Amino acid sequence: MSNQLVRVGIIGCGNIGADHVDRVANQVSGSRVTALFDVATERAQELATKVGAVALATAPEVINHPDVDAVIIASPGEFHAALTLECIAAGKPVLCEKPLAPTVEECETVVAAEQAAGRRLVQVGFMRRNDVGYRHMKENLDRGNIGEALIVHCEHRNPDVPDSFTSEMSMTDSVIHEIDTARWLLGEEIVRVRVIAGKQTPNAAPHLNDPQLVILESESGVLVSVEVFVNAKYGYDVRCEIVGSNGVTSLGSQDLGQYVSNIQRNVTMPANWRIRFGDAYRAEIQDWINGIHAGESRGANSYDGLCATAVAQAAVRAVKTGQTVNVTVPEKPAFYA
Ligand code: ISE
Repeated sequence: MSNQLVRVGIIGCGNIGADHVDRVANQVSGSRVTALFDVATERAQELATKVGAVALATAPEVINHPDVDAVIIASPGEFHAALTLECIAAGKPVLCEKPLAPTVEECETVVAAEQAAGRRLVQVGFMRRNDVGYRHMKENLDRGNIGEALIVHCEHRNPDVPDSFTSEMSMTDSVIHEIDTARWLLGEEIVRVRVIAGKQTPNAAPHLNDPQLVILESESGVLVSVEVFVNAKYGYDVRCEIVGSNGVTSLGSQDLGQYVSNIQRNVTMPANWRIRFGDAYRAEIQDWINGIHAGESRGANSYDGLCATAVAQAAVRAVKTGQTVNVTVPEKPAFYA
């Protein structure tokens, strides 16, 4: 594989899928797009024509196509597990967007199938692990620059969401990123979760709790506070700070630029997560392609996907019951060491 381009098939050509098509075709090295599938066939055809790929009639045809070496899954979450299992059966590396699957049981099936196949083939699209700011924070913590982590503060604000968005989706769609980030930064599992909805914004649909405060607790007792506010209106704003025993590390500025005029400073911020994490997505896909060339698996694996879903599902129960919910995850298999 080392001198050839990795031929990538992409399933799902919505916003994020179409972004990935462009990344694989034009923004990273060592790869090209050869096959696409989307239920919106015209959209898939249009994109395929742009990048010199074929648009196929079904997702399994993409996975099993002889000109596809590796697959990106960017379809809705409910299809992720079945498609990932099909990639494992075909022996092809797969980058599956988050979540690995909406239920823990489905994630367990993927973890079991991958181990039975005897080869790490699955990466889960937790792109924040490739964000420069989060990587600096992890480096500061790992090098001991701030001592021991005691508390993590996270803010996750979206400008708005569609009316179909629910309080549970705030956990499974948005907070799941904070869950993976906390596990990855701290190198520990999350064992307990609590969700509180206080005073609510008038800008949210009546069925949606917004904002919500989520408290995660790690094995060693680190508390992770997550404000999730999906109708914040003013822009896309993600913040993170680790408070350590000897110091503090936090994300740097995410501003896109500024102008100064009339004794005022005007700062432009990202309008949405696709802009804010564009560089991280690009780095994630480059790393995935490099890993395929090197015959290595990188990034978040199936076990990480399983743990993130387990915590997100516990958070959903916490939303529904108002109770603190304990999280149990199976012990990490040596296969994922
Ligand atoms: C969206 O699905 C994402 O994955 C974004 O990263 C997240 O910030 C946003 O809240 C989600 O809706």
